[in-house]
Amino acid sequence: MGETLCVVGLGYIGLPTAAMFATHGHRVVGVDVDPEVLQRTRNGRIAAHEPDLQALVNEAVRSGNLRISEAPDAADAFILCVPTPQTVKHEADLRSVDAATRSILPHLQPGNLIVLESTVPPGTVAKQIVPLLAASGLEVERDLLVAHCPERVMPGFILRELVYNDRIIGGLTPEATRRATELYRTFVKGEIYPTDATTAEFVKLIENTYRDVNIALSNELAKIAERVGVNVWDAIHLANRHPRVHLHLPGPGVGGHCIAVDPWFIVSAAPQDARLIRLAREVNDAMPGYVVETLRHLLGTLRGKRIALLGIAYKGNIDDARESPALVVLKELQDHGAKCRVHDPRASVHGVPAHTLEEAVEQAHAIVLLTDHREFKELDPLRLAPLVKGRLVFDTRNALPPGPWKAAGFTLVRLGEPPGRGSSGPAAPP
Ligand code: SAJ
Repeated sequence: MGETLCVVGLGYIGLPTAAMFATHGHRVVGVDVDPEVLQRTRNGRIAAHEPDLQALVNEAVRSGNLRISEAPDAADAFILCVPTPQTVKHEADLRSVDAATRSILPHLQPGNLIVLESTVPPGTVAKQIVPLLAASGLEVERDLLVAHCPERVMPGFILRELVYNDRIIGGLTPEATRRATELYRTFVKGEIYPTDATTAEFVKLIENTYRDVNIALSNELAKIAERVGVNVWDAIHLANRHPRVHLHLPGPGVGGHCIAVDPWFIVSAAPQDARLIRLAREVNDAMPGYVVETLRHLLGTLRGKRIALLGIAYKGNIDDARESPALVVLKELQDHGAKCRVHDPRASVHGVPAHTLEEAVEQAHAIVLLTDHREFKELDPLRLAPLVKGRLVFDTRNALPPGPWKAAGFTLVRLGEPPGRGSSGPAAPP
């Protein structure tokens, strides 16, 4: 028997989650504070270019099981999926979590389940959510069931991963864990691992922290490989043949609003101990500067140089440029007097002029690849050669096949590779 649910926050996670519940037997009210989000979702024009999400949302709305609203309503369960960005001091900005929790207070009834999906510092449910819920007049431990169920889905594969990935569900009480598990079991086909709320908060953070530290190690190895005359992409590919080695890949930095952000929540929770985690963040945040310094070295000077930037999205094959390292590279190049043009077939950023590929490379002294979109791997360098001023390509993602680019007269330099030493081609993913 389906439940009535209220999903607060219709962003990257909330909308797919609301639609998934609404197409698996539940009656859902999807709530957001942004009129544009409400309008777009009602009109069936969702923002994220997520495969199959448009169809799922349309099916959910058409069936009458997903209603889009400005305000919460009474429900059996409330699911909070709101953003938790970092502040300038790298602490969690929990204002949206606070506002979302307050918005459901008038609708709470004894027996309700409240699930927080947002990524938060350890202890947030116990120390921040519970006191707020007490303002409803209900006795939290007796009358309400509270749990944390973090998301672990990859943009571009959200619907598939929502269903098939294993999940962690941490309740304030074992009964809350059981109740939340029963609810998510209606669509989750992966394993559901029960724990307590604070452990669940911590697990989410350490998953992304593991990735950030791993990427920082590979970025540091890339710099060292250039010094010692090794191609880091080949070296990582070979090292990962070891059954217990899973090195990530170097790049121009770490973007997105998760891997680049979540580790800071651990640092702010235990600054005196989280030294490696902080250092990894600093290593990754220094990569855009390293890319700019390498370009300055290759060109002799950046002042007055025309540079084509391929990609502004924070990673390949998505349209999201939030916290993208490419934006930092762009700004630092411009600060050094370079004239930059950006071409990205998928992402655009307000305030950054978008150019076609031809416009971007026209008379460029150098091309720098910052995002490994599929389209860039299939570029025909013979088409670009007549357009550029200089035949230098700096590939920060090991995305370009060396053969065709060298045959077209380009000098292909890769991050993590000593100039003049080509690898056998793009390394296999870790
Ligand atoms: N990156 C590297 N080297 C690597 C892997 C990634 O430099 O080997 C860079 C990427 O280019 C990107 C950044 O790190 O700039 C992060 O990319 P990512 O693919 O590791 O992870 P995200 O940012 O896409 O993380 C998403 C998050 N989920 C959502 O945004 C809905 C996160 O909470 C998930 O845990 C993560 O996917 C996941 O993979 O599960």
